[in-house]
Amino acid sequence: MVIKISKVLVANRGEIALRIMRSCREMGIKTVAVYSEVDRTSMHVRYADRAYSIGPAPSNESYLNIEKIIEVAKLSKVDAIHPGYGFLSENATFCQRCQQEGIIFIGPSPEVIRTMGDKITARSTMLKSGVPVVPGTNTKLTDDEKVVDIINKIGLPVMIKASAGGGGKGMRLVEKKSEILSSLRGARSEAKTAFGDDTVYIEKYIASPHHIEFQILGDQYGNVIHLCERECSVQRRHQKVVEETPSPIMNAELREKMGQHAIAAAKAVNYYGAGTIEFLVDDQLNFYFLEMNTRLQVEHPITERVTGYDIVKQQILIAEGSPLEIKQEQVIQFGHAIEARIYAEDTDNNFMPSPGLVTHITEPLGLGVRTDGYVFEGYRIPMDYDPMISKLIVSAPTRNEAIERMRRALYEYKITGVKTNIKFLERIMDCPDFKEGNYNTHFIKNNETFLLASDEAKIQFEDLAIVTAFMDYHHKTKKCRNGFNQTGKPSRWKDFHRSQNVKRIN
Ligand code: MV4
Repeated sequence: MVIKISKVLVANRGEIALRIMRSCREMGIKTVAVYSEVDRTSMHVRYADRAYSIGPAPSNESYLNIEKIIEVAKLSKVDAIHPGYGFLSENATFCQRCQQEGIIFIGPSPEVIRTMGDKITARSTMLKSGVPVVPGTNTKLTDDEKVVDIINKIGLPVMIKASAGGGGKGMRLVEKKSEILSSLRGARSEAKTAFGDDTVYIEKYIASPHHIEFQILGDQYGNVIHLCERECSVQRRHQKVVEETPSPIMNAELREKMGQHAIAAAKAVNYYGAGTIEFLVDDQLNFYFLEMNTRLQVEHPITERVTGYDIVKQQILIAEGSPLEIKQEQVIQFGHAIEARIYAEDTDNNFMPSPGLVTHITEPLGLGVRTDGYVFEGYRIPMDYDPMISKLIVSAPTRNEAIERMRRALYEYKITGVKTNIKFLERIMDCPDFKEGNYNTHFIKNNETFLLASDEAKIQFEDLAIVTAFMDYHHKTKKCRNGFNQTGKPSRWKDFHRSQNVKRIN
């Protein structure tokens, strides 16, 4: 049965809230925003048809507040809730609660979220359905002495991972026999603190893997397709920085094989919605199931660029109960797409978050460029959430041209008031290993010297630099927003020139 969704509550903030609302608008679906106190003037609030305050800045009291969000959903009479990524997107309890209240959760079933959230269950489910998993353990391990025996059998090095973890949290690499017990205890206590569950499992360590994930779409009638892969090996401390598709190491045969396994993985759990199957791929091109993400991912736009499909729209259609309209044979990749994540962070100071007032922002435009952001001039990036400012997505017919386009777009990107990683991203694009497509998950670590080299500060866009300095001055002196002071008058250039001793421009 198909139920038309006519109003959606977006239980998220920032760029992804905006991204979801854009698809809703195109589909003629009304949008309801929720916001915390610090997000009152945020872009997603302005963009939505309606907006409701849900509590103070801390996520626990706002974007993670299930009761409050359900209350707003009922009050505003929405048909569905889109959770975005992070926050409640992989919370089975929230998903179930929506169902109980007769609200459509735009995502998979609570059972699947639960299965995939428990990494041991996910592994054993994949093993049973013939999807290759990293050699390791598939049951809950309680006796530490037995774990030592098992590790000795698997052979070092191994990874100890938290079953309730994922994305690198509560993970330990063990290389020496003497380290086994202390690493095991360390991993357990870290997992206990972070997830309230100290269950761990063991995997053989894959030395220099690629992180390659497949985007899948499944409907509520058992049809599953994949939209090819994304290469996500450019990461820093399990935080993705650059993603691209196709993967430089992919070939048609491997794509076909991995794609079929990704589909089998989804079918094994009767998956519906959009999801991602993550694989580790070693230098021999052996691949192993790692985790499944049961949500829309940050890096979904690169897949949209090369396949042409709107993944959020597909999520909504699936949630309405429509059968998948895309057939696997129709899916083609056109050209190459790269995403770079723009963070408000200080790359020269251990990548410390750098929240604060954005005094100027000019985003790149032009052929093959997309930005998914939410920040505007005069916006204060709060310190309470992820410091991602936007995602810059470029596409071009070939990988080399996509890299050139990314460099051009990064050159055009101007942000003042907060520190950003834009220069760092430019150096990634200039890095020989990246340009040659010769990189794995150790790329940033292996190229640290090159990537962190601080070149001479040079002012590009000289006139614009002066204008942005003016905006900076203006905001600092007048404590105002959006280019106007409290009296509504713009600051005077005359005063600015006197204070700055800069060349006058007309
Ligand atoms: C691994 C691995 C090597 N061998 N598992 C890190 C994040 C989490 N999703 C799994 N991770 C890894 N698991 C085995 N058996 C190496 C990593 C890993 C990694 C994976 C993907 C992207 C970046 C990474 C950086 C360091 C380690």
